[in-house]
Amino acid sequence: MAKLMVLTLLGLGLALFRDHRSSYLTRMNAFREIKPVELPNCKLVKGIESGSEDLEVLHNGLAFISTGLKYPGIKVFEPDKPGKILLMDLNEEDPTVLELRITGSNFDLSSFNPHGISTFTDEDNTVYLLVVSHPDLKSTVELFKFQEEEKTLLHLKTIKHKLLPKINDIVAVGPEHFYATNDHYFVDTYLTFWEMYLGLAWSYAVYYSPNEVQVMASGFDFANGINISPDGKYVYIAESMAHKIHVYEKHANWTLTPLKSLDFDTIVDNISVDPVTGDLWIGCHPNGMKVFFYDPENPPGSEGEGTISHQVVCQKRVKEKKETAGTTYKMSKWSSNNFTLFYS
Ligand SMILES: *[C@@H]1O[C@H](CO)[C@@H](O)[C@H](O)[C@H]1NC(C)=O
Ligand SMILES: *[C@@H]1O[C@H](CO)[C@@H](O)[C@H](O)[C@H]1NC(C)=O
Ligand SMILES: *[C@@H]1O[C@H](CO)[C@@H](O)[C@H](O)[C@H]1NC(C)=O
Ligand SMILES: [Ca+2]
Ligand SMILES: [Ca+2]
Repeated sequence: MAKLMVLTLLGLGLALFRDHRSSYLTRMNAFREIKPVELPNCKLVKGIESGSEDLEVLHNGLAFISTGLKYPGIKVFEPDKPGKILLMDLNEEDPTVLELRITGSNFDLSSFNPHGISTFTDEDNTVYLLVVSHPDLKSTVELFKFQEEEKTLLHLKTIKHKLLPKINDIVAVGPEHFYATNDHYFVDTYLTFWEMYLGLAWSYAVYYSPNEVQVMASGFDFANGINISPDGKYVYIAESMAHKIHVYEKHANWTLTPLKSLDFDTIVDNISVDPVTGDLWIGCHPNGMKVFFYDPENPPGSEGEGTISHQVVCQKRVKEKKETAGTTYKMSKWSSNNFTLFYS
């Protein structure tokens, strides 16, 4: 009898496992194949050999690029080197990247592991760069002051909080104020795998300020990129494994009310917002299996969903192919990771 019970349980377990497996593959978009497209204004940018996770362009055309992320399960190109923040001046004819030197006595450069980034410009034009980092796979937000003359980042502060256990991306709304996504509930790599595999959707977004920290949205199947509309009225969150972009209304007390969700046939990651039109540009992974099980012979590819008109927030949805705007830069070696910077 006991044996029968064990067998039954085993059978149930297996059936559940199979069920989860098929939903896992769908959520990973494992069956999606893409054909490479020729991009008209594509240029190779040297010096970003280990790929990049996020970038942010200032109004004056200076772009910050986060590079060298070490994230469990994702191919690392330079395992022995710490991450970097690169600067690129898009006003130049043929822009190159320059590594920003980090200054400040309390910062451990060797464990710098930059992920999502965001900037905040003060009334006196001080530019703050906020960087999600994972020293020893923990999560911190590192606050820097950008010193344009010296081309350095002065480290001001490390922010940690129990509601920020596994941050992916942030959007700054003040020098020390931001919304952040936690891409998983668990921190432990083994538990996050099961959380993702079983599709628990326990990931959430938080508002952080020095005197108030609060969960503002939850129940995501891998909350990833986050950004805000130029007028500050709407917050956008990319839910990677559900292939959705969520639009929220932001209130004066920083709470978020869901307005609508848009579906895609791709794994949505970081979101950039055109400062003039408010259009969203979304960095996407067409097939998640290729990202998590990297094969140089069959690289993951990437695609951009752009533009989704700002009017999306009202009622209309416009999706166009990406070729139309900006210059597309290709990152060296990581031939699959084309990215578009737009600045005009
Ligand atoms: C990236 O750009 C290169 C060069 O234009 C192109 O050959 C390649 O197919 C592109 N890759 C993807 C995934 O779009
Ligand atoms: C997201 O970041 C990646 C890496 O820097 C970049 O290739 C891509 O263009 C970015 N996409 C958007 C929409 O910001
Ligand atoms: C925040 O503001 C919104 C809109 O004014 C309101 O509905 C909500 O109750 C407020 N929440 C809190 C916690 O004060
Ligand atoms: Ca960002
Ligand atoms: Ca991300």
